[in-house]
Amino acid sequence: MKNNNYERYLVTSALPYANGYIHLGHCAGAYLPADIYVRFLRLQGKSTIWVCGSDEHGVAITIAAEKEKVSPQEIIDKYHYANKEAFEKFGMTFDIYSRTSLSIHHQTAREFFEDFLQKGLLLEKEEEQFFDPVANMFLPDRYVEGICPYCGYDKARGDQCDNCGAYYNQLELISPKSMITGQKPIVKKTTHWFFRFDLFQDFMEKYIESKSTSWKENVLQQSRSWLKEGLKERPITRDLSWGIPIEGIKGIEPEKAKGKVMYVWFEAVLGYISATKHLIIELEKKNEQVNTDWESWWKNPKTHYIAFIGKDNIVFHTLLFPALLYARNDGFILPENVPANEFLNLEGQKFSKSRFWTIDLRDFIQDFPDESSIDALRYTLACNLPETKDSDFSWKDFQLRNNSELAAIFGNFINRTIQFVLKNFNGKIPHLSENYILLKHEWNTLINLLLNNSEFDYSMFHTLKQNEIDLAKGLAKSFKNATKNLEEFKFRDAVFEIMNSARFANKYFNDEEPWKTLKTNPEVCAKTLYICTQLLYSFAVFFAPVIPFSAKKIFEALNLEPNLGEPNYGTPSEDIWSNILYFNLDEGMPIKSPGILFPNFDDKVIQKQIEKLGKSPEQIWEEKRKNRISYQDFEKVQLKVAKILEAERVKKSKKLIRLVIDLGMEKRQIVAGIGEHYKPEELIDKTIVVVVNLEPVKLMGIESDGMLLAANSEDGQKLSLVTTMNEIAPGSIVK
Ligand code: B3M
Ligand code: ZN
Repeated sequence: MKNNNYERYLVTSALPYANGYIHLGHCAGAYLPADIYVRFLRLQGKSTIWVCGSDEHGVAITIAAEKEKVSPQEIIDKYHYANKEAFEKFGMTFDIYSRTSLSIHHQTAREFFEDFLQKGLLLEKEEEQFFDPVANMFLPDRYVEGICPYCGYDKARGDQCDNCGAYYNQLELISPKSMITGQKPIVKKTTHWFFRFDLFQDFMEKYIESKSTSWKENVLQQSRSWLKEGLKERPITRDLSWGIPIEGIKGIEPEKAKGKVMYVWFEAVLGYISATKHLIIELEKKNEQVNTDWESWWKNPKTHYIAFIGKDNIVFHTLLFPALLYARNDGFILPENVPANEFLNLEGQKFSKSRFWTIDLRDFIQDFPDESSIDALRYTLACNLPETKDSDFSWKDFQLRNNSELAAIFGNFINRTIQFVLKNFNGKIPHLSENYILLKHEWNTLINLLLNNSEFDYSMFHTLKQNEIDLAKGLAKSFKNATKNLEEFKFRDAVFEIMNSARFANKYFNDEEPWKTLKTNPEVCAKTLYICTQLLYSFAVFFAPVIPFSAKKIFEALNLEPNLGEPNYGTPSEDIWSNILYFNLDEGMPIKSPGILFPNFDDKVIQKQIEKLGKSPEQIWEEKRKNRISYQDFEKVQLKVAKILEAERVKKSKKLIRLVIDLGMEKRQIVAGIGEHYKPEELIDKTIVVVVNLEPVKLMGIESDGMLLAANSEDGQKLSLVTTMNEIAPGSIVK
């Protein structure tokens, strides 16, 4: 083992089955919270790795393959790469996104199996199992469905009930039915290997109780109720062709091993270890001087191991996996916390692929490709994480969070500060006058006192006035609360606190009224903006775990190297998190505009998404076809080429630009809502396409006689004027 002497954080997220696309419910369950958490750790300079990957075995995969009529290999390739890519675009900073079909994983799982066999922890037993005589095969897990023996749910699966979470032997299912032929299965004998889970009852009880104050209630409850039932021997092999074969493992007769693979849950949890090994191999490929190995993570008492999962995976991570690790008796550490989330609903209903009641991450990214939209999604989900109970995602909430929080609070502060500095301070962080020579020192002292909860007398400060004191108090409170919440996996509360800091900053800006002091008291104005620009840096770091893409833009606006808590493969680094409220930036430092961080989402864009829910792609296509019109209808619209002669902004409007256009035989005035996308100067002389036979209308009191054509992206954030490809005279007819 290398370099073992410092604390470290090993973070894992449930390995998604590579049998379908990741949807927003998954994101809110085990991925976004983990990403926020690891970025937070890395920003504190803590040695951290986050491993994940595709779960590529088991019946989930073979059933998907049968459905799509392709091989399991094709299924896992398709979904592994699609999900990996979608996660990347969503800003998930895994140190590695591995796969359980890799040989490194097969080896790891076989090593565990063999070790358990040698230790006498596996029992070879003949047991009865459902067999489909028509399909001529045993029916593992999801190949059989029936009524749950515990709650009566009628679509219970062979190994687990999705309704009540019970986990049982398939023979207990009431009215079983083969999923392949729909037949009632017969019961037939087959040999399997059983893990002696029962031997670990005492140990597991102590382990779970040792977590009684630190783990979430739902996680403790499920684990305790399992322990109450008593841990039983569990079969860890299946009659299947797809999976990790047990053939060739020392101690197993080849004849008996034929056609048997490991139970997917037995090996999938070991995938976290294999993924770590995979990470080290990748690092070694890149750079021979790797200062870490997989054992420094998994067999190190200084490792804090945190396993992020959804609620349907609880006992596998709180009982099964820890039992496997402990049973090796080889120094493996166990999870320190398993912050499992409940489920996210969509517009008040469960996510359902078959009812098309879902939003796949990749579809979202396709419709909303801008990084600002990805951040808006991260923020909305973070505000609604199902941490203590099921929660909901709705498109209206998404719109509201973007428009009235990210744009109106956070974006507004960033924008007004930068615009003010660009316009009035030559784009540089203002210089402080003589009177404020102590300001930085006093501020940093004040922050220090507040963060340490020290008693002090405000009269000790001479340059800081009430507004600054209020601001510092607000920021210190947000920062302390957010940090504590993040440490305790309360991400919703943390995000609320983080956004609060921007509220305090806006209040400060308003109370200081720099637009007035600019003329009446320039020294004070410079101080105000000096402070606000310092906060740009604070916010770049403070918001980075939640909205990293926007945080990056702020770093760039400050001409600083971004630090967003990206992977560094466990290398401990400087703690920049703890210092964010101290003033760091030098007077006179140039800054630039990051552009609009969060453009608003129009009702139309949101409405379109709502209408898609519950409809198949074919249905959506069909509806588009239905809206077709006849050529005669089309002919009614008269389109002509026009050249822009004049362009100016309409006063008091962000969006409207007044244009005078040349239509050959005539000139006209039109008013177009393109002001957020074009500057008037760049429009002059462009040849555009205009609808000429519309009735004139008045926009903000100005007559508009015609309408220009422009293309708008799905998310409404991009706009492009339709122009002509070759030179052609104004007035030419477009058809
Ligand atoms: N693939 C189940 C799931 O996606 C499973 C998690 C494995 S974690 C080792 O819900
Ligand atoms: Zn049930």
